[in-house]
Amino acid sequence: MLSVYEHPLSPYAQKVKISLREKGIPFELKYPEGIGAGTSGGEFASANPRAEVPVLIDGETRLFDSTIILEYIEDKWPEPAMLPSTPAERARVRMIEEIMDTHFEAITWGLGEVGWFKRASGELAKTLVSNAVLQAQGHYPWLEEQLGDRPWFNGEAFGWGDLCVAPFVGGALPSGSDFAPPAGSKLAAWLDRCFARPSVAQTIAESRAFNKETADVVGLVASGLFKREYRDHRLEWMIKSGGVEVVAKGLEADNIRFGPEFR
Ligand SMILES: N[C@@H](CCC(=O)N[C@@H](CS)C(=O)NCC(=O)O)C(=O)O
Repeated sequence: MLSVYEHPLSPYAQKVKISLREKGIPFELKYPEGIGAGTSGGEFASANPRAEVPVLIDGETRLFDSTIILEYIEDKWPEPAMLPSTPAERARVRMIEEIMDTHFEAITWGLGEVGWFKRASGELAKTLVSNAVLQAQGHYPWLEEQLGDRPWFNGEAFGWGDLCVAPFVGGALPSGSDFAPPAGSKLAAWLDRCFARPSVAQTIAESRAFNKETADVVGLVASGLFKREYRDHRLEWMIKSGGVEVVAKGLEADNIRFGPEFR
């Protein structure tokens, strides 16, 4: 049986879960100890030098990175195909994936830093959240343009283009109605269609069932026991959205970290 190391809130892990569910491939979910805190070990950390979810274990094959895992799943279990059939269409949905993975994700991650990890309060929190609203709403016309008159981002059938958007837009919705795609838009109708699919519905339900209050993350962050990873687009987001002092304070308190060193 395949194992998927995940965190239910990780949109990257959600991409993989939706693909496996669409293809009807059974898998077991594993939750890596220390994920988010920077203290993971064992099979998970040895499979991924970055100690990030998702990780897929298929016998001797151990893979990290959602895109690489999706490619592997598509190669090994081609039916039903998640990728469109022509090179140009495949490239088109991969570009949508790239934007969601490296641009949109920073917004939902940043909202977590404010709302869940309480890195900012008062005016600073307001600035960060209002910038996040503008940024999310700024993506929606672009996404709507990508969708065009297609029923799915992927084309005539649900696929890669859709499972690479739904976790990210879906992940923004719990932060408030300001993050919803405009009412009556093609994007809003697409999201409803997506959420009606069992693969997406189950994956989103798992993320909503995750109780953020179980661990005292704010206390753990304050005591330096829980270090959030500011790798890549997330660091950029915090700085460009007005939170350079969040980064400075986190560095001073030693409760943020960057990608791990290879030693
Ligand atoms: N490019 C990677 C990104 C994976 C990633 O950033 N995962 C985050 C969760 S959303 C993670 O596991 N971070 C490790 C940590 O915060 O400790 C992918 O597509 O899988």
